[in-house]
Amino acid sequence: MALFFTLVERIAVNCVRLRFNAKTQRGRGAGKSLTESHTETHHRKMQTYFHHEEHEGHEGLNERIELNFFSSWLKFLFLGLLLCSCPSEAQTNEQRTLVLVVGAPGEPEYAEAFSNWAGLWVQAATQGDMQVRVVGLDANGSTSATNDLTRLLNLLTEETARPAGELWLVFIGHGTYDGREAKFNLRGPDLSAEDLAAVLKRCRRPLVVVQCASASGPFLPALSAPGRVIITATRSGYEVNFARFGGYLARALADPAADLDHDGQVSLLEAFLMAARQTDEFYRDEGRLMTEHVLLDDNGDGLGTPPEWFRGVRAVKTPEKGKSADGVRAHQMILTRGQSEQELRPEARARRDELEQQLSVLRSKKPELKEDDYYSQLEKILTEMATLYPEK
Ligand SMILES: [Ca+2]
Ligand SMILES: [Ca+2]
Repeated sequence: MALFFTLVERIAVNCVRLRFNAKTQRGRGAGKSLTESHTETHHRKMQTYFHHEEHEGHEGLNERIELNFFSSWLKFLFLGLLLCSCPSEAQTNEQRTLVLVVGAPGEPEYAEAFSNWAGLWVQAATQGDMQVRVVGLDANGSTSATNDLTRLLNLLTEETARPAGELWLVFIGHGTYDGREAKFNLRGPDLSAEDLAAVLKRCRRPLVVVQCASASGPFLPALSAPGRVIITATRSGYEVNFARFGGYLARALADPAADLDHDGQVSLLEAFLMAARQTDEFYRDEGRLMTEHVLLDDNGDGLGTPPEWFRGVRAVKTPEKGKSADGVRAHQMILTRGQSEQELRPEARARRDELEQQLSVLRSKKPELKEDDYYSQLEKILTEMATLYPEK
């Protein structure tokens, strides 16, 4: 009898695998790169999850999943049938917004660079169907009476009053630090980290702040909160030299080479990692001392994770006890979404994001858990995740 059940379990697992393979075969006929079919992307995503586990040296994973898969297979079928009855087209009514703030350039060479970087952001955001609002680039606003601070604060007051849809806030320019207060240089009065924190306080939208200026480090702890992704070009206010990271980041947004997990889209985390590597290479090639060190915070603890903590898209270094590394949320933020991501219903995307967070927590707890518990929880998460992508 035991042999019979083992046989049935194996057949169930093979059915799951065949199902994924069939999807892949169908997906292979479609276009590649950023517009590849959602089925292939979904399959790759699933492959990625399994792949990580297998590469961690857990050869017994497949066998363990097989042990519990028969019951899950029934659940999988049931959920699949439920989902098939839902419309496959995502009803994405959420309005995402990019607020691009270009600071006072000072020298003409910086004006040109900042304008180019801003153009790349606008291009990527427009391609991602985002609403784009720009402060600081209008030529007729370059008079002594220009006050971009008031414009920006009014604009942010409007944007933070909206209830939903991602809000991306990107600063391109120079910064200063006087030992107490970090500021972003605008035409007219400058913007302090505290001013920005105050106006963003009531924001309930998923928020991304990318601060590409020199001396931007103090903006990270000032703005950090749950549900936010904060990137700063420097790790402290004392890195005051012109920061190059912003240029590399703007170029990485639409660069397929930045797509580390090969899911056909470049996440903010992936762009951050590529830009950080290229910034590092610039200083090394020039034989200069590196005067900028980027940080990323996306778990609301006010502590930034440096790029060298990552292998692929996962932070692999263990932080001090009681603290956790960042990166999961930043990998879910995608300026120009691939087809698969676009077709996800907002509720399904929100659930997928939660499950990925759970997966990350589970992996961090792995050393404390019994093997069976770990794999049983892992299977539960992966199985539900597989049901969230629409069938074609
Ligand atoms: Ca990717
Ligand atoms: Ca953090």
